[in-house]
Amino acid sequence: MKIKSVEIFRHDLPVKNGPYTMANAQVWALESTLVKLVADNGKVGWGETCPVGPTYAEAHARGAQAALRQLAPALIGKEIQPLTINRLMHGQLNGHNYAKAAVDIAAHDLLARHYDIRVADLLGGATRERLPSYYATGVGAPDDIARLAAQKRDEGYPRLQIKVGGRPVELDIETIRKVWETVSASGMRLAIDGNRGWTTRDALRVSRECQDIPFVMEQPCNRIEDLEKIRPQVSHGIYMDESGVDLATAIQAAGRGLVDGFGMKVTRIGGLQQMAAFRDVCEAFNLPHTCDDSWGGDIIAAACTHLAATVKPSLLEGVWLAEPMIETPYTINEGVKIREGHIRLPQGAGLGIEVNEALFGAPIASF
Ligand code: 0XW
Ligand code: MG
Repeated sequence: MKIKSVEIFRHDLPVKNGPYTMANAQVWALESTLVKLVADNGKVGWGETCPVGPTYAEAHARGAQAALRQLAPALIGKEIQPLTINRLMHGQLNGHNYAKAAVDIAAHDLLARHYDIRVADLLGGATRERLPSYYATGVGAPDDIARLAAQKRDEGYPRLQIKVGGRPVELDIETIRKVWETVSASGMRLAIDGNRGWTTRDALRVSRECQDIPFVMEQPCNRIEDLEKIRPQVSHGIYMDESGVDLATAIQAAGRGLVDGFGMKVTRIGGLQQMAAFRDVCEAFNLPHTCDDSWGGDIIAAACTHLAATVKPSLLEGVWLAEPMIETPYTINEGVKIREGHIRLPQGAGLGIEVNEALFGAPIASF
């Protein structure tokens, strides 16, 4: 089965009750880029990539589209085998993992549909059908975030990620304390995500002043060197997110004992092929991790959920989806939803998503 055509679409995802605020980004709407692969037997697979604005990471929507235009011609006529396609893409373009990921996801969707199995089965086999999600607050006033935490606890989320950074650290400390007072009796797990926004001074102060609160610090500061600096001085676990730019970096961080876990994004690491390798590395090092993306619609949501279903349950921190912040799904069937803080693995072949292509308009490029 070979690739007959590649089409690239764009689709706007307005942020419900926006903006969504992080230390280094405030977003009102996201531009998602979708890839449709059509095989010579007529079967179709879909992929997606949706950076959460241009400042969260070294990724932006127009960059993804330019990279995909660069890659697409070389894909025509090639066998639909994810590993081969990944190697081919690396030979065509250096880096730009987040763009390659859209092709990789579409290739997995297409191949799994061809075999009439789910992507989770292609990736090694689903361990369960219902996956834990986690809720990520924006950066906000301490009382507002504590109220939101109570609401999410009551909805059934087993984990909460509190966004901090980009403001006086005293406000972050007050927020963490108020949330902990609200949820401590419930068993809800906490991650404090600085999104690169704290100085090492701030991170050390938070860990010192909140020693009694059990949370993990996710990407508190900007650089790997910052993590190295605070590592011996903090009493909280450290998770790497944005700094884990590729598989080699993640392996190095795990091997050096620099981190206690990861927030990992399917598109940042380059797609499902690389994410499955990352999953296995984390299992070898006994490191917990999330299975997320920075943003995206139902295709990304399904890709994260299928991969998460294959993760050793004790190591899966949760699957974050943008779904609560998306106005309208772009699927014909049910799509991927969070209910009571958990996500059902889609049932159909491939990603289990039936894309309503009419919503995207004409492709921005066809090959
Ligand atoms: C909570 N997320 C998974 C979604 C936002 O894009 C940021 C991200 C993170 O953990 O940094
Ligand atoms: Mg994060």
